[in-house]
Amino acid sequence: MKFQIIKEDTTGTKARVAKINTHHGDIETPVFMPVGTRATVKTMTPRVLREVGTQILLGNTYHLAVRPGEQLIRDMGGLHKFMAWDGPILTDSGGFQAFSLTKLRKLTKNGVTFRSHIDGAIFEFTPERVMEIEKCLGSDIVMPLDHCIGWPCTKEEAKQAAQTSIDWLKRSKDYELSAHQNLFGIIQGSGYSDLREWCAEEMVKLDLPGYAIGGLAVGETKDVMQEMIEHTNKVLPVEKPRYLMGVGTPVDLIQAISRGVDMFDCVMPTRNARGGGFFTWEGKKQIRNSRYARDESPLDDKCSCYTCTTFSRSYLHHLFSKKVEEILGLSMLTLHNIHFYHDFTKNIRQAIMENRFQSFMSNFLDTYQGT
Ligand code: PRF
Ligand code: ZN
Repeated sequence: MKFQIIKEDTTGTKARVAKINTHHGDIETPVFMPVGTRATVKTMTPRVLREVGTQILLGNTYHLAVRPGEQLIRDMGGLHKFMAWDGPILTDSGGFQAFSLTKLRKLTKNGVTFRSHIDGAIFEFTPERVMEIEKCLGSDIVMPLDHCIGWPCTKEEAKQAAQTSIDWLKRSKDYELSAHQNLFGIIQGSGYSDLREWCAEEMVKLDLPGYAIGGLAVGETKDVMQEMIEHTNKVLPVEKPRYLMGVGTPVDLIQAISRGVDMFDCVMPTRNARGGGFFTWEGKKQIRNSRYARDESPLDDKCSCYTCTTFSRSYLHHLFSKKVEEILGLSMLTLHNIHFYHDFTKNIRQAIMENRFQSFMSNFLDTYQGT
């Protein structure tokens, strides 16, 4: 995997535009990755994803191992072929889901044991086992099993979780993946800046193709989150991609980009869409609001997506009304929200290229309502 920096911001921030070269194609960063947990981005076909500007998808090892199982996906030709997405795929390790979704989980030095959230079947995830699953899936970027600790926690607990994540990363690195696959490290350390720096230093020694910042957006304040990003990025090498896991709002993204983050994933645009929430350059809005019942304008008048060039807020309000709940509404808002996130990052890349990122950011933060 190649990571080539195209342009570094000249207006006083750490933002940069870069190109990641994978076996399944190139990615321009900063990039947002839609979440396709169960081998589908809910309501979107791969063709539509391409059309709205998706460059890379995220899949979840945990969900796919539970159902339909990694051997089935491997036998069907791998995750790309199975879901008919021929672009790059990143798979998360399932560590985070094992901690957030499952009860009766048991953490040992060797890994994590838990009961499936579907049928209670027992799963044992070790670092090696997770690599084996992700090898079957055939993803381009592979996340290792890590320990994402909840918020708040003591320094001793945070240190232990970071140490476990370092140990598991070393074991993951010893596992032989396919030639096209790239293992990233996941930095933990909760809200403790010295632990973040130490964890990053230990992981950077392994000279991996990229690094992720994990364990954030789990209940801490936005200030703590940005502070941890800053401390971590100080240690991470400039010449490798940096990925902030599970984040976030457009405001979170632009602030993290200004601190040198390149990649993001989040359920926010897709999950919000299915609840009637839609993103605009003025902030997030709710299509079920009665003020849209007779509104002939598009979701966002600056948006060029299929939904915005075709349907009115009035029509979409009708589809989403509690008495109707037509499923077309789900896909039309999802399409718009994903388009919006891609358009947002594309505008950021352009602003960096044209030496006006700082003013773009302050202008955006002035006009965007909400956090
Ligand atoms: N670890 C992993 N996946 C994640 C996280 C993490 O810490 C987060 C934290 N926001 C989201 N997804 N493996
Ligand atoms: Zn739109």
